[in-house]
Amino acid sequence: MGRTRSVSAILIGLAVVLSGTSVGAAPTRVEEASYLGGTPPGLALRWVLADKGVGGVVLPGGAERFVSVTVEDDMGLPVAISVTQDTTGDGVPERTFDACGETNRPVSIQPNYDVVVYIFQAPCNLPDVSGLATSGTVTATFTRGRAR
Ligand SMILES: [Ca+2]
Repeated sequence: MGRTRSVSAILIGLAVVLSGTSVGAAPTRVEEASYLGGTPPGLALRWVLADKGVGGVVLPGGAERFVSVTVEDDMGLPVAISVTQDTTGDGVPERTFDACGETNRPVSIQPNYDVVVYIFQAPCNLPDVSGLATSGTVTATFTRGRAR
């Protein structure tokens, strides 16, 4: 009797672990990258420098369909960002999502294309918020579905 009960407890525990990691929960991937400085206007220049972690970062694409991005600048001020993808290979992004400091919601992305997050040396496009980009960290959370 005691043995049956403990086996049941183990099975229930196993079921909880499995459901927490697979069924119903979207797999996530977290990428972190450092940047130095904000990027000036000019699409080609932005692309090249982001590849070096200057004025932006390049995050490897995968099977995921959404990404949430948070930028923490070392100065502590919100920075203007654009989450982009170049799906045609010409260095000019077709898909862009502008935000101030963080995306606040998962952004739809094309799977298997790198995500370039540009850091702008410009104010956030929000009233009463002046952004300043110095150096900092970009954290991107990739999800298969629209999970938070
Ligand atoms: Ca393009």
